[in-house]
Amino acid sequence: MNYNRKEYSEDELIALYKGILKPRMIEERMLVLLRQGKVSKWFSGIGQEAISVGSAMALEQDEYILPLHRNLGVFTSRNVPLDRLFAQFQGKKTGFTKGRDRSFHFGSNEHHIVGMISHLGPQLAVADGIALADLLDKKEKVTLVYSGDGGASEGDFHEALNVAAVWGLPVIFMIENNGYGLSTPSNEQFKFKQFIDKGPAYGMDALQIDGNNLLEVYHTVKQTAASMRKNPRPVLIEAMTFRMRGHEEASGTKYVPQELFEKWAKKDPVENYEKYLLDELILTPKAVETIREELKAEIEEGLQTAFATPMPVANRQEEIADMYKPYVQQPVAPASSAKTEKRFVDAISDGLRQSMERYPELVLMGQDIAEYGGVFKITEGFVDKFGKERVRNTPLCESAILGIGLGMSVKGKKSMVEMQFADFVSVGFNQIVNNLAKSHYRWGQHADVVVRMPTGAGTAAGPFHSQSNEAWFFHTPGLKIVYPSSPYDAKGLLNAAIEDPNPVMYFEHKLLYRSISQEIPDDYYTIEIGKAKTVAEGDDISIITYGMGVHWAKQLQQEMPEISLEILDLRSLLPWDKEAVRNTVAKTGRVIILHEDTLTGGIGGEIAAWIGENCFEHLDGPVARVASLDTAIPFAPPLEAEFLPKQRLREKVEAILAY
Ligand SMILES: Cc1ncc(C[n+]2csc(CCOP(=O)(O)OP(=O)(O)O)c2C)c(N)n1
Repeated sequence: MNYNRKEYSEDELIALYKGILKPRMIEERMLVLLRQGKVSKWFSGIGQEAISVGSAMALEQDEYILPLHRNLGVFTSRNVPLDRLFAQFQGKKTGFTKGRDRSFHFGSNEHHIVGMISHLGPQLAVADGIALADLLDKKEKVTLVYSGDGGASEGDFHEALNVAAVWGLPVIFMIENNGYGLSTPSNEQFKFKQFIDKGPAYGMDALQIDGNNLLEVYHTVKQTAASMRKNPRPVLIEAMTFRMRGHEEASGTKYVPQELFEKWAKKDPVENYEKYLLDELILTPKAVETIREELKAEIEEGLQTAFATPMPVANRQEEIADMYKPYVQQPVAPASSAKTEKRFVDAISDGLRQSMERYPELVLMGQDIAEYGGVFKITEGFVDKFGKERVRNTPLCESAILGIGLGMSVKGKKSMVEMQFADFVSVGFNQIVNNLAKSHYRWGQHADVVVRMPTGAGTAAGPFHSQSNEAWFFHTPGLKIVYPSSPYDAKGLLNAAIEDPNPVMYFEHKLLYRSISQEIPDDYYTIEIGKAKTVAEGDDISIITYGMGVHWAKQLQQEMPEISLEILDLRSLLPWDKEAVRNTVAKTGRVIILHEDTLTGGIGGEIAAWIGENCFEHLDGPVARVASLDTAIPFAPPLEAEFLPKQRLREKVEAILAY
């Protein structure tokens, strides 16, 4: 192997040697422990250490790195204390996730590391978000993120590179091309020749390097990062390497031809570098021995401490509470009594504008939201007031934009991501339910992101512009969901959602945008998340509902003056107001849960079950649900009317009264 020490001092070269030897020695020890059944699973990076170590050591300490499952060298290069690292591997509380996630699935802001989720690709966009925050704050920093050649087939890879290129984000996309994704060789993974061919296609520079040559990796990343700090832009680096062990230890290596192991064994990044330093008389055999002994002692000490730590004891309250960043909302009342008549759509816009004024760290992202003002014109005029940096048109990359929201949170920013239609959130689903929602529980990093969801049917827009999909998120701990039904609530809940440091899904019904209006305070105010509102007092039946359902129930009350409906508008779905539900059930004894979403697996099922379990003694009849048909949403108005529950509400009210 050809090493070129360039201008690097002997101290630097020796530091690199210690840097690369450490993960190798830890791994060798791990393999023994694995055989002894003392660690459960191990993804080996043996043979690939030069990439993790060379690149991590080339960056400044406060530049973020987003490693994968083979990048032990990133953690050791950032001097993560070994006792904590091993405690993490063993599921101990003294690790980085309180025993909640395994191996390398953690981040540590102290070490400027954001770890992976198992899905591999999503963190590429998180790196974009960190880089965007730096760019907006005019900090001359780069962010480094890794991808394997297999994970690069994911759509997330494309989206993250595309957005980084369009926005000129200083991200190094380091592709560790080791020829295999688990057992799948490159020729069954992709058809192109090499990853550097992709760089120009995205409009970014791309470099190919020998990933086993520590000095080449180190030098390339150092030079590239220096240039990117001055001239922010993404760069793709393809590091050619080979995985000397199985995908993980249990998977074996039978699927890899033996000659490949023989060929790559000659290119071992640790042995070759050690030999180079010995040949150049930069190290003596004695010095090598001393370094190894020191590392061995450090590793053993770390292991002893970790092994001596007991397994975590579950504390139910703590487990549940940690899904969210601790935050006690202090509702804000409007500063004056000034009010103006506003439509639902204008109330949302008003809240968003005032939140932008209140939070300079708030950034809006969405398709066509800048000069065009968004398809529903909610951000019309925002670019003139707040500038394009904070009101960002995005490419059609929902997944990446949501991941960017998480990355921005790492740097203390707030984001609002507008889905053009709530239906399109399905292509960003993974980022929301697995990354944004679980991040705080896993390693204490909150996701300060509000996702605005123009939702609902009644506009003859067919199956993909009409869906109610709040139930997808209702089932996901870690998220909050709000769903206003009036202009007053729309503004107050949006402001509250933005204030809240946790990820909030904000549903806004499109049919309400321009069909209802109300006098609402001109000043900034918030409404408490998790609090329902009784919008009509009544005695005969409680209708527990939200969104459009509130209006259907009100209309029915007008059409049936002979009965007395109590209408409870939930306003927040996660958390939802159990006390208000209990009170109304106790009052009327008869309950209908009404929602526009389809029946099966809808939120009504959960609320009905809870009422059955907790309010049984108050009930005078069965808890009923009225919801849309369990079909996709049809386009033609007569079909859509049959799909929606409005007509069936009256029938159900009559049936419950007659029960
Ligand atoms: C979305 C998703 N699909 C499948 C897997 C299972 N899986 C984990 S690692 C892996 C192979 C990854 O290969 P590559 O990206 O080349 O990285 P390497 O393991 O070679 O370092 C697979 C299929 C996963 N974790 N996530």
